Amino acid sequence: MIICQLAGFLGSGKTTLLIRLGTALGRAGRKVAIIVNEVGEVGVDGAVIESNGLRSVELTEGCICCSLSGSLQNTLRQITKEFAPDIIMIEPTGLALPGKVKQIVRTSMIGEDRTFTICLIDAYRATKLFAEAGAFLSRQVDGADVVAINKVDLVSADAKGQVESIVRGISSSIPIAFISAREGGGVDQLVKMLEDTL
Ligand SMILES: Nc1nc2c(ncn2[C@@H]2O[C@H](COP(=O)(O)OP(=O)(O)O)[C@@H](O)[C@H]2O)c(=O)[nH]1
Ligand SMILES: [Mg+2]
Repeated sequence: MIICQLAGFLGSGKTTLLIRLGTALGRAGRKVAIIVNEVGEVGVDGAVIESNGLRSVELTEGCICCSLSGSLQNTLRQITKEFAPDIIMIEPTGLALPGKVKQIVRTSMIGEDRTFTICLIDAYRATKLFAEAGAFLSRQVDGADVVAINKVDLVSADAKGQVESIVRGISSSIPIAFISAREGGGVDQLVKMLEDTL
């Protein structure tokens, strides 16, 4: 089993991507469970989830890397026992640090389970956000296995290059995927990365 975290600032497109990845993996015959820590602009639609055979749990009365860390561990254990998923996808809040969530996840894992973290960056707002909160956003990138530069449908090729340079300034080697979670472009690369880690 793999536990995949979808990190990234508020509004970066985590839930939109979560639904796309979950649906694609579900259609490919994978058992997918979803844990959402924050109800943002886009909600996890129960009908979409169930029609694709997915399970979802909302933990919204606090932060899974602080007050709800115990609830997260219990939920992970319970889902594993009852549903035996191939993959559990976690959407933390936009202010969570992936490294911290990973640590909490690791302490509740059994056997050969692995973690995989995708850090989403909103290409449209990246320059402004990194100017304002660069240190924090760098730490989100640092804790990830892959950076997904999202909303490329909204920006020019030049702007895409600028966001890529920002990420390269934080890590010279982290894999980068350019995607549009809303339109679906590039999402297949991430599905493949997840399939490869399963
Ligand atoms: N144009 C565009 N909008 C997107 C894309 N992905 C997400 N959005 C929009 O960005 C907003 C925030 O998305 P959401 O998934 O709720 O972000 P979250 O807060 O990180 O979970 C919503 O209005 C989405 O429709 C994308 O690839 N392109
Ligand atoms: Mg969300």
